[in-house]
Amino acid sequence: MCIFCKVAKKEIPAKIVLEDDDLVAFHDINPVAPIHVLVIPKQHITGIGDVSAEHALVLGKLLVAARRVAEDAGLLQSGFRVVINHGQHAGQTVHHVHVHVLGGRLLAWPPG
Ligand code: DGP
Repeated sequence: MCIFCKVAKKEIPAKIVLEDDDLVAFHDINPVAPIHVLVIPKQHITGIGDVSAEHALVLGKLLVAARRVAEDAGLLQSGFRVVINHGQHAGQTVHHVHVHVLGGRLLAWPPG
């Protein structure tokens, strides 16, 4: 079972900030910003490059949850970034789709 499926099933600990029937949001183990939360579907989906129309509802829920995470962290006014990495060139290391919610500092653009 993949590591984020284990987080979703509470088989490994995580600092969960939001959860419902479809998704879990938790603090990244290796934060790159003062706020760095991951939002994952409970359903195993390998990556954003592997989705189709059947995933539209859950993907929408991930983005709405990302906004909620940002609001709860006090980031709506200062701003935040939502990132989904897919594949080697994007640096995807966990092959279970996840939305990074990043904020709490000025974020450079373009990303490195
Ligand atoms: P990505 O490069 O987009 O695949 O990002 C994967 C992120 O997942 C990375 O920032 C570190 C984080 N991560 C990996 N394993 C764990 C874990 O077991 N727990 C938590 N909380 N985060 C993890």
